[in-house]
Amino acid sequence: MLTAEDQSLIQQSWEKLKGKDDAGAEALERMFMTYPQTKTYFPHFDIQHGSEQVRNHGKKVVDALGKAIKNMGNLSQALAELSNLHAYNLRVDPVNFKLLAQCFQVVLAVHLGKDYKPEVHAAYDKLLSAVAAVLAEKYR
Ligand code: HEG
Repeated sequence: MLTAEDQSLIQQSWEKLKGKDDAGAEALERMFMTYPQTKTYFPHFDIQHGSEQVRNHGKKVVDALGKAIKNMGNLSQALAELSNLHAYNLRVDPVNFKLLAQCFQVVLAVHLGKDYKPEVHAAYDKLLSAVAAVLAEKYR
């Protein structure tokens, strides 16, 4: 459960985050390198460093997170379409959501530096867990 304090820490730091367009691609690149099994979902992608496809996909992921951040009170509704897509079409094993979340946290830590205080980290952990839960909730 995201408290009002968590939500405000997330909103403030999200505004401070520069280069959001690249943040998504960086998180994906980290995921592909650190957890190579995740590459199996992207056989149709060029996943080399600097790939335009990864950059574009990264932007989509970051936009979806931005939408989640605008709708923290009602994530299920805000991400309903994405949830259907991942469950029924893409069939991404939900364990992978945690892996991407972990890589995204590393990107936040690198980019926010000292602003990525433990309480900010904890707030994002809750947010990304909640997003992962919504993306996994149709798998039944
Ligand atoms: Mg998913 C498509 C968001 C985790 C594999 N993902 C998408 C799209 C978005 C998105 C916005 C584009 C949807 C569209 O075109 O309408 N993904 C998203 C979020 C998260 C996530 C927010 C978790 C935080 N995705 C995720 C993970 C995998 C994965 C962990 C696999 C390891 N996503 C995946 C694939 C596609 C999308 C294979 C289709 C890519 C394409 O063909 O363009």
